[in-house]
Amino acid sequence: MQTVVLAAGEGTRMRPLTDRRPKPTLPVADRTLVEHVVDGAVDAGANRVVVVVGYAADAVRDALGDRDVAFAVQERQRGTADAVRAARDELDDAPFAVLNGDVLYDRDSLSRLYDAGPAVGAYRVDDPENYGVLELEDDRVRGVIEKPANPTSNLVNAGAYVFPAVARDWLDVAESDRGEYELTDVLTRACETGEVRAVPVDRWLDVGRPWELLAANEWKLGDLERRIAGDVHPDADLRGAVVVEDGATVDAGVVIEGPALVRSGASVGPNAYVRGATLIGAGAKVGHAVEIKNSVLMAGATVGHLSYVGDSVLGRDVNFGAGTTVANLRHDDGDVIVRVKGDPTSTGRRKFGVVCGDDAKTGIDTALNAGVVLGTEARTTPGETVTRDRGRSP
Ligand code: TTP
Repeated sequence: MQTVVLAAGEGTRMRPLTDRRPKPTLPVADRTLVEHVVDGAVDAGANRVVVVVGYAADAVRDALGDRDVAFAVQERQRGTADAVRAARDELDDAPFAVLNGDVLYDRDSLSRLYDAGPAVGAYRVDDPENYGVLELEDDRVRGVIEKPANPTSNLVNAGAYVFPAVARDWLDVAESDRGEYELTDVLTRACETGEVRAVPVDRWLDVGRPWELLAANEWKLGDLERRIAGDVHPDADLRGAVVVEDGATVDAGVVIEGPALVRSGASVGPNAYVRGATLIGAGAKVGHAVEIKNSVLMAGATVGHLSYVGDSVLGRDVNFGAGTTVANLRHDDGDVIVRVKGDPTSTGRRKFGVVCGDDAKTGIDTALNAGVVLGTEARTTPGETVTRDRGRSP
């Protein structure tokens, strides 16, 4: 099945992590987000993949450098139907699948979708009023209603489609109320044929906001099998599904509880504790008496001495001064709130720490409150307690 992967977006809700790179190139376990999508499509039965690029196109091309994919360019991000239209000339006269470049699915569900003929992935949620709800008659989809006040089902559009060949001629849709050309309008037209099936999706993750990047890493780190190729001191204790890549070092007194991935060029220890779905990126450093729990440290990030980092995402080359500690739990036990594009937004997580853009640096003994976002190149002073987001330092 020929498959179009949409990867032209910028990822503004993922800022500051996308200040310097597009969302599809963010790290998820052992590869980038868009590599997972492309590999998942191929595993499910895609025999040709066309990736639509636009914002920071070269970064997406580089991320997919060794994959056998074609590229199409969407000059301006004017909507998902417009993005597929950009790929139209790359498509043969045959059915085609469309996947978002920032959504993860389980393999079996995607295979079922590919085998189902005209189809849309259907994911069961508790709050359908926040999604595009599928109107169903048996397993046939009659239409999609965006964010209805009174949903008729709790199966929502998971953003994975198989369209009939003729849908290539349906991509010139009218502009929607929010000023975009929407693929759901193409789906609506396909539904009018009465042939579109709803295919249940067992596992689905839309990676739009920083805590969803953490969830994506939890998922994909959990799929890794233990492999120790790096330089591990005999007095280190690696428990469970731990991967230490060739060129990484783990020093004496370190305990790592899997799933965890220590990428090439990274160093851990001596005397550090790493646990619970943690990615230590290429060249990152975790030093003496540091505990890292359920976190993503991107390439070159350093947490050198006497620190705690929990449920957090640290961008490239972030540097935490000695004694920096992260709070990841509220005293009232409520879900941690993070500002997304200025709006306080629930992470839906009782435990969430902080998000740091590339090159952020903390002074020694900085305390970072749960949900704080430090911008790219932000700074804190020694001994500071940070309870509000902080942008780039002047
Ligand atoms: P969105 O999540 O709506 O956009 P985005 O990824 O840029 O993120 P944000 O809202 O945080 O800025 O897009 C859904 C998918 O479709 C995503 O994979 C990007 C892709 N897309 C395009 O390729 N072209 C487009 O014009 C649009 C709107 C989205």
